[in-house]
Amino acid sequence: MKPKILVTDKINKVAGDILSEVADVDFKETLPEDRLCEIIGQYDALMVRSQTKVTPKVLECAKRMKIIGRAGVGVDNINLEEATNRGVIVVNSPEGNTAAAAEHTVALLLSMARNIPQADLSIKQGKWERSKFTGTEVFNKTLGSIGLGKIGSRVVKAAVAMGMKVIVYDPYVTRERVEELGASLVKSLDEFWGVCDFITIHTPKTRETAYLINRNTINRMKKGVMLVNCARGGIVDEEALKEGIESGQIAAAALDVFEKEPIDPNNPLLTTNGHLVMTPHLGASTEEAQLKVAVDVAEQIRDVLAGKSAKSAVNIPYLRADLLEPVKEYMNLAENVGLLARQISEGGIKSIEIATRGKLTQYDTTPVKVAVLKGVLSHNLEDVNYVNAPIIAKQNGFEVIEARSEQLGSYAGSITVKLNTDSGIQTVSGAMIADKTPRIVRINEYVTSLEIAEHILVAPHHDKPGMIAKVSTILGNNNINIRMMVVARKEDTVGGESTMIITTDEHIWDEILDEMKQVEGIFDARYIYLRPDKTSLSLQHSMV
Ligand code: 9EZ
Repeated sequence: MKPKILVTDKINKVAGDILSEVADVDFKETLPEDRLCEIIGQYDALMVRSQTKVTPKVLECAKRMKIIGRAGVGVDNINLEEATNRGVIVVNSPEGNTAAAAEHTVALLLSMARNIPQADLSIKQGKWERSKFTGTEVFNKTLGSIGLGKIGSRVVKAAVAMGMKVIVYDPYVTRERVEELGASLVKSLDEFWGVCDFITIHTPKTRETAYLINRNTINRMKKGVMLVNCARGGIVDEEALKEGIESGQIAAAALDVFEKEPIDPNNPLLTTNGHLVMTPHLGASTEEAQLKVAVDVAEQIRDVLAGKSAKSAVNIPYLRADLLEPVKEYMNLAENVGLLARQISEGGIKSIEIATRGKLTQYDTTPVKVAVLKGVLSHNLEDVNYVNAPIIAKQNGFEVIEARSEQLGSYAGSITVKLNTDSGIQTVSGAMIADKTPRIVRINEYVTSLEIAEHILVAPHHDKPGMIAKVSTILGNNNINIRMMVVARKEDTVGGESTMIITTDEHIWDEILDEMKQVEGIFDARYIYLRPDKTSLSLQHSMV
């Protein structure tokens, strides 16, 4: 019998042409949970945009479901955990929107610079206000792009073509990549803010980019700067932006994304007095992007139903259960070794070397490798999972080198990651020091024993009495509780360099780190986060 596919949410009809090669296709309007549950049991595949909510209850009713396709990027409307538990593959289209988002950025940039929305409104009121809408040229001006991924790169190319000088801040790309596009790389945001006439953002929202545009950074920008955010809501502090525009520090801003969407009627930006252009998250809204995502996803559904593999699966347990079983206890450790190595490195990745030792080497260590890649990549990319981590590494040309040594070393099993980036090589090792007791046992030349904690402070300091008290006093004054602490010496002599590694119950904010860096004898203070294995199910959770 031919498989049956349900297509909802006004998806482009070409999806039907592709899917009907292998299945009977039903197009229906968006259905609420109960109505969807009534009919979903007869379908082998489901294709949605963002309106249809694929809840655990829907999945429970979907007894024959094999694959769900999301025609777009984000999969927030699909309960991935439940889908994974039920063996349902979820696929999406991570690249279908790239051109649309880049073009919308350029459209916002120019309409902001030339007051197009304001002038349009004015002329439609029968006015002819020419001097009021005198604009600003982008030619010969400096555009700063924060982030240089697929979308950022296209925007940079367009800006260079318009005669802009372009600088890029992105701690995760190589200088060659930036220069290839005709732009130049700045190595710190300190060198960035003050030189840009225009700023555009092209990063995911991560711990590092949330509220990156805030009162402090706005004040460091050139007076009269113009800002575009067509990336993610929450990267710009909207209250601070309102103040910046009203004070004249920011001459104009253009936004496609907001902290809360759909926009809150009380959003401060709706009553901002000054130049501000806004669109309701239209970045991906073009006919072509909607067509491309529909084709991308329909092709994957067709292929999977025909027994082939999907190119953009978000959740398949890539790792065969039989391969995973013997190395399961090392998966979270491996991810954290990778995540830590990435956080202490800078610049574009050249290679990732993964060495396993001891008992681990008796098994196929592919899952361990994939976990390391997930850890390394997930610090600065969105939606990295066990399925796409190896693919992303490959697409970016990161060389992945595996090595193994059956020699036991000091531990039953250990994992060492050597991350080679623009800034040099960082080496981190993790080991199972006893049953269910994973530890980070080495960070570069420091031999240590660090628990996998959510919040970690790393403070290299002059090895002399009294230093620990100074650091712990600052933590105490800020009401931060210490869970565990280790002090690791670089060389085994007094008077050299030593490092305090402190795990805490809370995030350590930049202001606290800055206070520590002021202390005589403290060379640096850095915050690092890891992802401890919270429940025995965590492997399944982190699968998605
Ligand atoms: C990080 C970033 C920007 C940034 C740039 C990119 C993922 N990611 N994160 C810290 N591509 C500014 C500050």
